[in-house]
Amino acid sequence: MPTLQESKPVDYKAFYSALPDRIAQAKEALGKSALTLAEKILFAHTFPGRFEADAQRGKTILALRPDRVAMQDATAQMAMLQFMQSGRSQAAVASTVHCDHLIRAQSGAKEDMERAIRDNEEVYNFLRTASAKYGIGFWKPGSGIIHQVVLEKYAFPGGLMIGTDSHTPNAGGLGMIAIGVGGADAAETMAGLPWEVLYPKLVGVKLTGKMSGWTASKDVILKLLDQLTTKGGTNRIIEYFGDGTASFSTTGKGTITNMGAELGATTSIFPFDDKMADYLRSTGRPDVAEAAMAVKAHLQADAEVLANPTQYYDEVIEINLSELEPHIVGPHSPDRARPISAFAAEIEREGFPDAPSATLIGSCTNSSYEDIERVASIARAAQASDIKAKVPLLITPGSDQVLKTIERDGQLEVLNQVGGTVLANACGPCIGNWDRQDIEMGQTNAIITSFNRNFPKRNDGNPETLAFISSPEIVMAYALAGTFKFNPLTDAINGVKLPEPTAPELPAEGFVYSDNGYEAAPADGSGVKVEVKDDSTRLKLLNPFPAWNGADYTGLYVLLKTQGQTTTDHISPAGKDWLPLRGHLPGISYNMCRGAVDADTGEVAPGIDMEICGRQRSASPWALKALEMRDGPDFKGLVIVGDENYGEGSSREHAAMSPRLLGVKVVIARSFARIHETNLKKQGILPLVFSQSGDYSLIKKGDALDVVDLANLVPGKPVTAYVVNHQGERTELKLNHSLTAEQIGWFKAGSAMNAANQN
Ligand code: MIC
Ligand code: SF4
Repeated sequence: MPTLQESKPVDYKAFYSALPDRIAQAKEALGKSALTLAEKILFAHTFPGRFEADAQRGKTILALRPDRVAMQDATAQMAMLQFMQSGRSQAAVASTVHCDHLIRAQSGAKEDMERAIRDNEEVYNFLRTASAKYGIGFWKPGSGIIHQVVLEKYAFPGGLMIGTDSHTPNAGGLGMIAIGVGGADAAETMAGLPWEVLYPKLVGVKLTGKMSGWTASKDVILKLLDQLTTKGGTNRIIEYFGDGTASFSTTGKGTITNMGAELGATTSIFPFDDKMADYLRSTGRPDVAEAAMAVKAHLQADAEVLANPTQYYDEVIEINLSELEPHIVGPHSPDRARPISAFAAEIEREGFPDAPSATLIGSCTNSSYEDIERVASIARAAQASDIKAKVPLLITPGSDQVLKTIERDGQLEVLNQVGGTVLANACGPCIGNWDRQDIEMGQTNAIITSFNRNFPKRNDGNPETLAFISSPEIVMAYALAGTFKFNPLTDAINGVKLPEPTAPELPAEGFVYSDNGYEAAPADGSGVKVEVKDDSTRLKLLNPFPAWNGADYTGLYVLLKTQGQTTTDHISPAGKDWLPLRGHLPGISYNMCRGAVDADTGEVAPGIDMEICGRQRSASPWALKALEMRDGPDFKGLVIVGDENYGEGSSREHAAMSPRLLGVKVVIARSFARIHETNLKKQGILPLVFSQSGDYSLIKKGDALDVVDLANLVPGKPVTAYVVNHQGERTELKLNHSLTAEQIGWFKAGSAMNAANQN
């Protein structure tokens, strides 16, 4: 298999030969004789001169140097625009851009691709030329979903990567610490600055037994979501260990680590094993496989850890794979779980639609060769008995390499024969880029997908679509049965029992190599011109946000108090209306909090139709009110109040940049999701947490807020604020924050990028 020409190759040989020494030095400095795998990798990547010898989990900020940065097109635009503000001529770290999010699923792979290239030409050109200029590898639309391409081409055991997408931990399936971040983090890392992260607590998940039948790797993570909920992984690394880890292929492990993002985990990781070496070989990286094999013991937790896990992990959970049943989660949240045997009864009890209106297989979570073959193995049996999909069945392969291989090996054909439609290798319906014609807006219906997210409106923009998630094989079974009253483990269709899915983990004849759509950057990109037109409706160069003026905040206006789940999809919705504006901050900011539930009314406020960046869009009333106030006299600033786990979900930093642009200075919540909290800090907004969760009820939309003694803002010391309500009553609030001294510097400078440019 040919080798990919990297713009800035990682020297794997040097990396692996230095690893044992780096780990030994870390152990000595930390005074520990044994380390977990996550600790080994984190401390082997300390930024020079920044080793924290008494690092404490959950407390210390680690300064690290990642080996790689990966960016997808919807977030890369902001990452690149911020990197351009840094004035550097080349990315300091091996970096790539992947065009996957902006392709709209409408009529099948070929037409969808052609349309995407036409519609997004300006953005793709921007990303292509910027990549060429700054030494960044560029993957064109059609090459695949970022996390599958990264797994196939770049992920390596023991490495550290950050990516501007929350499912970056997919590479944990190949033994890498891979963490989702906002674009500002990527921009700073590419500018050569240390990358900082709170040293996470460690959850050890011991897998015992062996999976069989209809149970799939997806069920491990769905089960864990049931146990830990979408908050349970916050500031934690989930490290898998135990004999059961060996039962999963590399891509199967990737499914599990990918969806650790749904737990809110910093990342998830599996120990290096022979299956990973096989995957490296079969994806054309035998040299990486051999070099990693030579240091195998260093790419796992130490024996003492495995013998006494409770002494080394902050929490240990055990899952017996032999007893694990297929699970289904949803609607509306990935932690609303039940085993498949309980599904039909719950459908009935809750009055959910008893048949799916569409079934979808794919997304970065479940689009590997093995996934598609497991699904095809069921389709083959169905085809032989003349059973076809009873509802639309949409399939997205993860990468061009997977697509070409399933074309060669016949899976594509059988999927088409049972009525499937294969979409472009991209995110498509998973990010709401789905031009769904079969259902009216507002019509109640249910879909089942093998994706990872199912927030309201996520896939088709319709709040009345109930989205369930399960493994690809279970989705296939429902496509063929056409009803949720069916359980493939026990029931038959027209007297025919579907066979248990089976598949080789890797194609017997190897993958059909593809680097279709890859462009390496030239050695010298200084002559490349990056174009951003002044009147563009898609891109807008950034202006630095103003620095803090040194005064306390007085009379801030509480613009909105959100109630319940407030994900980044609620704060900065994606979908076909807003995705095109990811490189245009003033334009996309019209969507600010468009999907948030107003605590006053318990409802999502209706949008206002207007022309935004050359097209009719439904603007958010909160954005319009913010704009009116910001541009009016005596503007003091705005506050948003949030509930638990505010900003859960994605890495999109528009959910922090839009509020910043529109004048939000403070966000107060009961708790924050990790990536979003960092994104707020990076953009100069103060994220504050009620010290008493019940104080959430003391503050209301329209109240005024003073935040005092900001000149003495220091790490660990609560902040005092006063809320003045409609009757003029003044109540004191104690608010916690997690800002470090350096992050306070970002606040003062107006943003992390401003602070970096001052140094
Ligand atoms: C998602 O799955 O929500 C996304 C779309 O991939 C986001 C990134 C984005 O909004 O661009 C994520 O997961 O970070
Ligand atoms: Fe794309 Fe969906 Fe994966 Fe996000 S979760 S990267 S939108 S496939």
